[in-house]
Amino acid sequence: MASAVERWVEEQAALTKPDKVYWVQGTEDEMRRLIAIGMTKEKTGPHQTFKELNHQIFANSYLHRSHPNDVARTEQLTFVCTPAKEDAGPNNNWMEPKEAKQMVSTLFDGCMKGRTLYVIPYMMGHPDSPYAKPCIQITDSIYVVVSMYIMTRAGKKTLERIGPSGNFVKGLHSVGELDPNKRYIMHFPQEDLVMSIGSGYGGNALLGKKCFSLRIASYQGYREGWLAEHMVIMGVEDKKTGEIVYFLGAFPSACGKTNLAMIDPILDGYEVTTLGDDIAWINVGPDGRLYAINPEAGFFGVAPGTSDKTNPHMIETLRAGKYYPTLFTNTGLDTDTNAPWWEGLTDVPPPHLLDWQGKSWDAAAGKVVAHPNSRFTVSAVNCPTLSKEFDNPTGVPISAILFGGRRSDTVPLVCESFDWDHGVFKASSLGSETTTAAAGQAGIVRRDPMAMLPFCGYNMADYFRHWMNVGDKLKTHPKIFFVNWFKKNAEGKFLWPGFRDNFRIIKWMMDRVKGTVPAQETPLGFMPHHKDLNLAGLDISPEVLDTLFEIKTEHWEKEAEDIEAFYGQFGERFPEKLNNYLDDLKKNIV
Ligand code: OXD
Ligand code: MN
Repeated sequence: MASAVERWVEEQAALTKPDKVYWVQGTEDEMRRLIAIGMTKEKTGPHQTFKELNHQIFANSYLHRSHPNDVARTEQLTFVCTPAKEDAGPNNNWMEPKEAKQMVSTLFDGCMKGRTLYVIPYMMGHPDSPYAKPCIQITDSIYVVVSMYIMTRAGKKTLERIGPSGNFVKGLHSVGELDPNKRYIMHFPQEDLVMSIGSGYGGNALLGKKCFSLRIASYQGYREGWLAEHMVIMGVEDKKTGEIVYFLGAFPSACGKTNLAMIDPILDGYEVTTLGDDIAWINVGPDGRLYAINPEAGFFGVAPGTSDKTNPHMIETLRAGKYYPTLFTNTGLDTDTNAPWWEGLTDVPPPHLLDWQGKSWDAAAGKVVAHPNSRFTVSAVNCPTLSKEFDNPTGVPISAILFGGRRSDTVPLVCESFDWDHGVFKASSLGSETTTAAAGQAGIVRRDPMAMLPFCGYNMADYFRHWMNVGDKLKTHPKIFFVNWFKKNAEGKFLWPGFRDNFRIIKWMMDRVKGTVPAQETPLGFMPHHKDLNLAGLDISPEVLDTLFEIKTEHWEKEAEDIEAFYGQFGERFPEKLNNYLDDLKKNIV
C-alpha cells in the first residue's frame, strides 16, 4: 500500500502533470548531475540556471541569475489562509482556505508539463532532535532542489521519521511562468501546508525557510508551547574561564544577522561560535530555561557588503566549498577571473565586470553590479566558527536575547528591558527602516515586532500573549536587550562603527547577564554607564557617545504615537498589559 507521502506526491503529480517524477536522494553524484542539467538544459527566465564559477577562488561554486522580476520576497503576494480572517490578524494578507486553494490550483493545473517534478524529503532540525520536524517539498526547479539540500538536512531519514504516522509538513512549489501576476505564496497553518507558485526566489521558494520554519512553525509553536523566531543563535566564550554564554538575536532582513552570528570579537580573550544566522526554534527545557536549535543547515545571506573586513569568517565559509555546492545568486561576475563580485567585496571594482543580469557593467552609468539583495547559499559545515553544539539535538541554553532594528535616530545604541514582559512590550513595538530583502520601497520606518512582521503565521496579538505565556513557564529568564547599530548624525553618517566593534556592546550584555556591572535606569529601560563599556582602541568622542544614548522627548512622543496606531489595529484581542506599558512610556518620556 502506498504511504501517506507517496499518496500526497501522486495527488500533486496528478494536478501539475509533470513528464517525470524524481525522488531526490541527495548524493554528491546526483547533485553534480542536477547542476549539469542546470548548466545546459534548464533556464531560469532569460538565463541558464547555473554557470560554473572559478573553483580556485570559491571552491565548488556556481552562479545563478534569476528572472529580473524575481529578486526578493514578495510580501504583497504572501497569504496566510486561516478559516477565520481574525486568526491571520492585521499583519497578514488573508484568503479563505478553500478559495485560496481553488485559485492556486488553477495555476498549478498542468504547470509542470514538459518538466520534472522533484520530491525532496527533508528535516528542519537535526533528525535526532525531539524538536525537529519532517517535511516534503515538491518543486520543478533544480535551483530550488540544490538550495534545499544546502539549507536543510535532506534525505531518506525524513521518510523513516514520518513512518506510518503520515505527519509531515507539505510544500508544493512551482516556478510556474515566473509571472508576478500569477505569483502566490499561500500558507495553510491548520493543515501544515504551503503552496507557492510563480517565484524561484529563496524566501518564496525554499519552503523550509520562511514559509515553514517561521510562518507555519510559529503557529505550531503557538499550539504546542514553543517559539519559532527570526533570530541568530551564537555562543560567546570567555577564553579565560571557558564559560560560554548563548545569545539569540532578532533583526529584520538585511540588518546584519549573518555578520553578527560569526563576529570576530574586537576584544581579546573572547571567541564567538555560530549556531544559526536566521531562524531559531526555542523551547522551554525541563530545567525551566530556554533552549534554542537552528532548524536550518546552511546560510542564505546577503552578498553586498560582505568582505574580508566586514565578515572574514563568511568569506572563508564561501571559499571552502565542502559538502554541497555554494551558490551565488544575482551577484556580478568578474570576467577576467570568472569569480563573483559584489559591492564591498573589494574597495575597487575589477576592470571587467558583468552586472547581475549578465550585461557588461559600465562604471560611468552609475548602476549597481550586484543586485542589492543578491545572495549566497552555503552549507554551514564550511563555517570556521561553527559551534560544536550545532547538531546538539536539545539545543543550547539561552542567557540573553537581543532585538535590533535599523533606525537613523530615536533608538539608543543599547538598552536592557526591566524584565521579561517589559522586553515583550519593547520587542512588540520595534520599528525598523525597510530594506531590499523584500520588494517595495526601502528606507521607510515600519513597525516590525520581534523582526517577525513578515513571518508570523497568525494574529500578532495572540503571538505577543504567547511570548508572555512562555515567559510565565520559565524558571530562569534570559535578559532582553535592544540595540541600534544604525544611528546617524545630521550629515547621514553612521555614529557607531558597527561590525567587530559591536562586540563591545555584547561584552556589556555579558557583564549584565553575570551581574558584574550596574546600569542606569531610564524611561526606556537600563542603559550602560559609559565607563562600563570597553571602548579601548576606539576613537569615539564623548559627544558622539552621548548622542548614541540620548533619548529625545520629541522623537519618543512620535514613536509612542506610531506604536499606539500599530497596536490599535488589533482591537479587543490585544493584550492589555502591553497597552499599560505604552501608557507608562508616554508618561515617563516627558
Ligand atoms: C532572509 C530574509 O532571506 O529575511 O533571511 O529575507
Ligand atoms: Mn531572514
